Amino acid sequence: MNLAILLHSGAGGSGVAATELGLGFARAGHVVHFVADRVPFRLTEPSLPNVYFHQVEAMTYPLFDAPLTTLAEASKLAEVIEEFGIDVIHAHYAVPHATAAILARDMVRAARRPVVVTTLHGTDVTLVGLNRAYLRTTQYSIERSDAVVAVSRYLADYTVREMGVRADIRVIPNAVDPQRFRPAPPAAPDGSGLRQRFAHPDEKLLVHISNFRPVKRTEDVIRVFERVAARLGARLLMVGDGPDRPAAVALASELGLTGRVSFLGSFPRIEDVLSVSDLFLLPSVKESFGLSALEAMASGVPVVASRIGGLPEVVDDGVTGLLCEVGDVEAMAQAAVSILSDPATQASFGRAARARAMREFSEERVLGMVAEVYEGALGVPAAASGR
Ligand code: GMT
Repeated sequence: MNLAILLHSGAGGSGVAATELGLGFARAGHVVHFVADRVPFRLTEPSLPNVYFHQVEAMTYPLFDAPLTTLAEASKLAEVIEEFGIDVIHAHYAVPHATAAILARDMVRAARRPVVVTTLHGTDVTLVGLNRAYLRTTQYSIERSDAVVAVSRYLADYTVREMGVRADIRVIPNAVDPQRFRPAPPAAPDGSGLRQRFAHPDEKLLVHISNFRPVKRTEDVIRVFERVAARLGARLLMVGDGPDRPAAVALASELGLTGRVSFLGSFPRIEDVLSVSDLFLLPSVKESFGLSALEAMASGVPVVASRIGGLPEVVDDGVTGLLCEVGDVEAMAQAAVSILSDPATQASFGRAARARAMREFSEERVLGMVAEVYEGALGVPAAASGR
């Protein structure tokens, strides 16, 4: 099968999930074409011969306020379809990627048009889609897709209920690579390991990973940590970058936590950090899935998070982590302390987290579900169709 993937190239969850999925299909022998404005953040795998990257280049012109990137994306995709005979376009995020996919599908001069599969990730519906400026285009882009997927039951129901979209939306969760995200082997006795760089042996290491946007409530992470650090020896790693990072840095300093909180910025090898951490914090106000929480679970790290959106479908409350109300930093701190203050409790949460990640969200299981969607949209089994 020839697959074209449209995605955001930055460090956000939808781009990461799209890249991992595409690489999974490539490893299974399909030909995968990534189409984006830059090489996707997670496209770090050394050259698989059946993986292509096609760069979208939008022109600037004094008459335009901003480059017309969506139209450039549709044009580039049409070229890719005509040159490579694409069977399936998988658009990750409704506007602009499903929109560009539909435009390309409908305008190509090819004997056989590809099908468009759209995966909804969250903010494409809950923030962008519901904004009146994009509502009708988002509805159209979803309804004109040949198949639609949402990453959680919550998001599928929300899309139908809040956007009035008429589409049969299949729920397929994000996947995690259990080889890449796994618990670390025991610490090096000479103290040279990664964990020792960040925490003393008798301290707990908490971590938060995000794009530091307002939905992540990164200041709550600092406030939760302040309360945890008052009750037990602990350090906090803040990984990622975004608009709310300066406020989080300022709050850590104001609360006298500067030496205990490290802001590591954005880097791709988060698996190394997760594997040596004791607890993951995700106090978001919106989260249709929470891919970073799943990656923590696969690393054997319990999660303390908000009870919102799709997070209860990822974190098994009381088993692989603890969920609290949005903004209740005291309850989140109490939850973190209850896990971290007893080694047996922490170990049993960690084991259950890893087991659930491998059972419910394995790449193999998720790839199979996506392949079924492709086959349904194509109207024939992909493997048997000779496509
Ligand atoms: O909001 C973000 O952090 C980025 C956004 C994206 O599109 O990259 O994340 C959304 O998609 C992820 C992958 O499916 C989900 O894990 C996140 O929960 C979702 N974010 C929100 O719903 C806020």
